[in-house]
Amino acid sequence: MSNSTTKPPSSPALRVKALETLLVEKQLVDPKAVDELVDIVENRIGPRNGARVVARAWVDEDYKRRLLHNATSAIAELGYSGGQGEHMVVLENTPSVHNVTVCTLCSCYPWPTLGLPPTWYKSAAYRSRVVLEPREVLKEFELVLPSSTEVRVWDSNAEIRYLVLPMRPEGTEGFSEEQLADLVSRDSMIGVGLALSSPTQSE
Ligand SMILES: [Co+2]
Repeated sequence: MSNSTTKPPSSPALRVKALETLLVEKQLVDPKAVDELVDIVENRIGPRNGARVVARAWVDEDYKRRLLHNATSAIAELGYSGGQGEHMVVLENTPSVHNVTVCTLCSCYPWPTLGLPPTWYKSAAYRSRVVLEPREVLKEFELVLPSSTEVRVWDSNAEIRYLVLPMRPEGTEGFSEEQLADLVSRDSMIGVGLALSSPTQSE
């Protein structure tokens, strides 16, 4: 991707919005149906890919090593690649370091692993505040970290897209890889949340 990814994505976004408005006005689509589709891509299909990457890393030490060494190729091993995922870097959370990702310039986001960015990720408030006061912002996501944990904020650039590898929750020793993937929320891979401790616990 070239420069275009570092500029506010005005033109295509505006055209899509204009099309959606027109379709709704002409009563060709139900705005609720559009919201539903966006929700599916944003919250269900998209982040599921990233969740599988994380779950694999939790159960397979060799895979995790490859993922931390060359994320783009390790993620492609599971079949996820393409636009906005050409230069992936995976950041491992540990008890001493918690990673958070942002694009301060616009809304760069790893599409092949996370789908489309949530609205708040694109907001000016998140983009500026998470850099200046990350702990405050994390608190608003109900994530309070011990003061001994260092918070590192990673700003996407024209090429690099980040994926956070959250810590595997305790008490999941007997879980299958698929069950583990159910614990990996989108927010935990952006860094504003932790992996869930049980699949019933919703976001
Ligand atoms: Co950006």
